[in-house]
Amino acid sequence: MDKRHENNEAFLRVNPFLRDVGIPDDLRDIIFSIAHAGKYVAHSIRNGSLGYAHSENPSGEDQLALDVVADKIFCEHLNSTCRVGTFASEEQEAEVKITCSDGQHYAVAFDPLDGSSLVSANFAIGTIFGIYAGDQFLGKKGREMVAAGYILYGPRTLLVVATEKGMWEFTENGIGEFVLSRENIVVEPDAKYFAPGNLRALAERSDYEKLFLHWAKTPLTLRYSGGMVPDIHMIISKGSGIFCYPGHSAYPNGKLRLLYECAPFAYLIEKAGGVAKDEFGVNILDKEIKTLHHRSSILIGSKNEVEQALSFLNKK
Ligand code: FDP
Repeated sequence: MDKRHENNEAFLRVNPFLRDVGIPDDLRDIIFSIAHAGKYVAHSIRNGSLGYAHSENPSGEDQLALDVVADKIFCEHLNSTCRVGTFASEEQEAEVKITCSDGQHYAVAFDPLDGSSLVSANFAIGTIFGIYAGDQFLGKKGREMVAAGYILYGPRTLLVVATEKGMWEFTENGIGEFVLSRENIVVEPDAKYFAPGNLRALAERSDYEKLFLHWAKTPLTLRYSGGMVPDIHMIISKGSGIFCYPGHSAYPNGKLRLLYECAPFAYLIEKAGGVAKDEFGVNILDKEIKTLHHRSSILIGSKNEVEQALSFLNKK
């Protein structure tokens, strides 16, 4: 049963909590260092520059000063744990190898600041991460992750993390500690909410247009902010819903990245009982990571709704 700890009455801090549920020390150190980095990113969002950095990321998108700062903060924190042998950031072209004396058994992929286009509007944005055993990403599948999670920078800063031991939400309590706010998170098979990404594809895809009109005529409620982290957190928070981002001519495979965005969320959603597939019905966690910036279409959330949505797409 989904359990919420209102007003932080549980007061279980992330680091001892993860130790007590049996997460190995090295993996726990990595998750804790990501949570720690997230506090600095939240501080930069509130107090730093919101303008452009006058540089581009590997996908040719203009970077914000915040994209650059967030990337630097996560790189520094992952470097200093001495638990990570390799990391890859959505803001960088190539993966980075770290040499340190301690055992380095993990590779971490992260999108330091997802939802950059929403920054100037002061909407919620986030960080997404996936952790793999070993020292590489290419040739692996999302199913091989040992942990995944996200940080949501909204009116409150939340950390949601899943490992083979479970899935939990922690809330930053105002004095720099993430305390347990939710456990046993469940996404029900039937959706009450829909978040249709890439609606510009309606102009060239009658299948997506039919699906969109179907949703619009059902009792489902539209909840869409344009940020993958808050939009999928909406599903996780309410316990049901569907988010999708199908392809169109500008991005035939969809815009979102398999390694940095789709796979971590697929891992989290499956942990909660939901599912994530690409628009051809292939499970996101079974897709091989062929390049670091490999893109994929995605339908994610409540199982029955994902299957029903798939029945509309790519029909002759
Ligand atoms: P953004 O470009 O603002 O960083 O992958 C990034 C992302 O946002 C997702 O968070 C969001 O779901 C999607 O792109 C929005 O894409 P469109 O701009 O095509 O709507």
